[in-house]
Amino acid sequence: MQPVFEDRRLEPILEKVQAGVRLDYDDGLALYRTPDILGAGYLANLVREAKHGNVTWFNVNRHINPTDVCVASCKLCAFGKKAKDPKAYTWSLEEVWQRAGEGWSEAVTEFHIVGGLHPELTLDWYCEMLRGLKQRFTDVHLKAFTMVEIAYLAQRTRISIRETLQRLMDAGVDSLPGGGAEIFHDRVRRIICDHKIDGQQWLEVARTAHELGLKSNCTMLYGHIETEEDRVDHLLKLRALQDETGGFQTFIPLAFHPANTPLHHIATTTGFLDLKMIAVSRLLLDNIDHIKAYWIMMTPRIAQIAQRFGADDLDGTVVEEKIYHDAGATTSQNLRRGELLRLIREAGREPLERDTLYRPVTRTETAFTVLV
Ligand code: V47
Repeated sequence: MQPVFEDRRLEPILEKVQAGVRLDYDDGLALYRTPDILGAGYLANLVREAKHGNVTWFNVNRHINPTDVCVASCKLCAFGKKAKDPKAYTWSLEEVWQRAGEGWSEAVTEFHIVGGLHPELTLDWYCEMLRGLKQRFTDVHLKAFTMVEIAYLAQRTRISIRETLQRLMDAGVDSLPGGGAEIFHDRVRRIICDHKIDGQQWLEVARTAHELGLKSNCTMLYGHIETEEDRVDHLLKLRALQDETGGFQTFIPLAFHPANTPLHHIATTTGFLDLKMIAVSRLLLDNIDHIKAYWIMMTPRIAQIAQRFGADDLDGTVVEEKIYHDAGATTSQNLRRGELLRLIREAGREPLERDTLYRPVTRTETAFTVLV
């Protein structure tokens, strides 16, 4: 039996989804504009279940932010500080290596490493950091540096993006996280992050990484000054690059947290919008396998429901998070593996622990094995 949508404009989209026809720009706008959240969620859930059945993936990871010193002054950010700011911090290599091993009793499979654009830390310093982590935590996957950090390191070292990536890979980078994409449209970027590389450069760094064989994630920051058109444009640009390279593993919609940023007058996002973002991205990004609900950003409560609105992945144990907590996030910084399992099972999904490359993982309390 065909569902009856509250918003009849979703009917042609259902027909396309059922026939496996790619959604277009206007479909994206219609989905963002509909108040029929259950209708949008139903459509996204069809795609989600066709791709992943009843499984929800999750991972046991730790975030590492070696420095918050940043030459950029992005209005969206509460994390970056100037070097002379008494509250700024930069860990020594020893501190990075020591903190990497702190705060967890379960074996993590991934370190997620990002930080500010530090004017003095060199590419060699970062390579030593990576080599030290690999020596100490041989089996842990290093998902490190956004496209923005890669471009800055290349510029400071006066070498190409390709060579920068190659040197980081030689030192231990296994894949790249998806941050720094924000919204690609220039008008928005000029206001929220005018010190960062532009949208085209972000996509170019991703293309180069994928050509070198690195997988990466991708993101979109929403809930600030962007329009619905900007969101659709952003998603379709990611989809177009994915058609070329196939290198994106996961898309993560990131809700803007305004506290302690120059944009603090903007209201925080609602659960309605957070779920809408999950659903529309699942529907438009037909060529990206995974849609991640990042509980740190959307709260465990909304992330749990997101599993029925298109998300197939819950990230992660995290342990210590700074970027969102500097911007007012009130979520805990650490979810135990058992709590993730409860969030997944209670939603009627089947938890499947993964490594960063979505290979199933089995584990004991203190060790894990990747099933290849
Ligand atoms: O790049 C910065 C965003 C990103 C704020 O790849 C802010 O698996 C909201 O990219 N309010 C970092 N957002 C987080 C990120 C991420 C998170 C989880 C998983 C993965 C992955 C990537 O957070 C930044 C920026 O887009 N951000 N400041 C803020 N005030």
